[in-house]
Amino acid sequence: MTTSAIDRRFMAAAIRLSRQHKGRTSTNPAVATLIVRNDGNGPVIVGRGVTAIGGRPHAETQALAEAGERARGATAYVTLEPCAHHGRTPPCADALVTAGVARVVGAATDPDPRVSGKGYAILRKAGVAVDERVLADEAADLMAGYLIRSIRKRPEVVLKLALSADGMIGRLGEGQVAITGATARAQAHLMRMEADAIVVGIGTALADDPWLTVRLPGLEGRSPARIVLDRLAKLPVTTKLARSAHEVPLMIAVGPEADKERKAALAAAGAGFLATETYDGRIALPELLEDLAARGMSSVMVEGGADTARAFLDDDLVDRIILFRGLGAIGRGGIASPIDHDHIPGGFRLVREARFGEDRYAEWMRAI
Ligand code: AOF
Ligand code: ZN
Repeated sequence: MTTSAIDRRFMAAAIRLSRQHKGRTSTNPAVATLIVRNDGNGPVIVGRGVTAIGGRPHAETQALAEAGERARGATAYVTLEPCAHHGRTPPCADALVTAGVARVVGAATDPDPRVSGKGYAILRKAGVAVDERVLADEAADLMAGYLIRSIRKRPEVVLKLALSADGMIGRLGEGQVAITGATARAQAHLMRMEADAIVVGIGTALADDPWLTVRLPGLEGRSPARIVLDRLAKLPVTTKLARSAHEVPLMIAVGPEADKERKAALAAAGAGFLATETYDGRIALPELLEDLAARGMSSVMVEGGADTARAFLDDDLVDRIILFRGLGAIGRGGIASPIDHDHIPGGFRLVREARFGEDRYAEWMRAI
């Protein structure tokens, strides 16, 4: 195997490791580090680390601790440029130098102005060989929330829709309609788990009366916050969303025109509020997202309905599109999806295709 093939193989392994803590490292990205040494019998992993739950310690220090003296002369694979700043922990770039690592292979570059370019510079100045941008796009895919929040000051917006064979997302006046099977639904729950919040419009909240929680065995505690775009605070306190607000955070994005009494009733049920500007009778999405980023959210998943999906698309705020497609048709009375496999906006590239049970899955993202 050539050096670059070996590098890609270990970086791919590091990226897989980083996924373990995706969505659990607060405002920090989930980064992974592998320390690999070759004493003549081929490369061997002697240390591994992933950013701890909550965001600290960083990946590098944990991997170096495991490797101990074996880090000397080894290669470190890091999915993000090692940090250069004295934050709540000392710089990882310094830790790699002190440990005597001979070479660092990095994937994504850190947009954090305290780090960007400086982490690699520390390493090179100390005589460490550095290779940058190995599987950079693959690493950025998993860190998209962190990168988008750093660069655009808003969370990554993931638009997820389940389409019937005839391109519908539901049937008018019928509430929840089963479009995909159990395997695809479990997959969608896993995706919820990796997001900081799930967003729906009031129309969907009323029509479907959803829980919007993670209901996978053993993972019930991993539900993200639920956000309802509800300009007038119309969500009844009898809905599943409101009834579960004491267990799983519920936030209502309301306009200045929302009724005070309705808000008081929702507050008593345990809901919080996101006071937002409105225009054209809609919640101002850019301002809302800015507010969510300021609250530390890096990734939100928009789950419906058609109007809400369209609003995010029209405002050019969607970063990732995920479409499930079931086998059954909805036919008459169907609510057409604002988007389908043949009409993905320009600038998006297909990053993943899969099959869950009988259902098709496809995922597109645009450059960060
Ligand atoms: C690394 N390794 O595992 C992670 C890094 O608040 P602090 O001090 O933890 O710093 C946060 C910044 O550290 C964050 O913005 C990003 O630049 C970097 N994250 N760096 O070397 C890691 N998670
Ligand atoms: Zn660090």
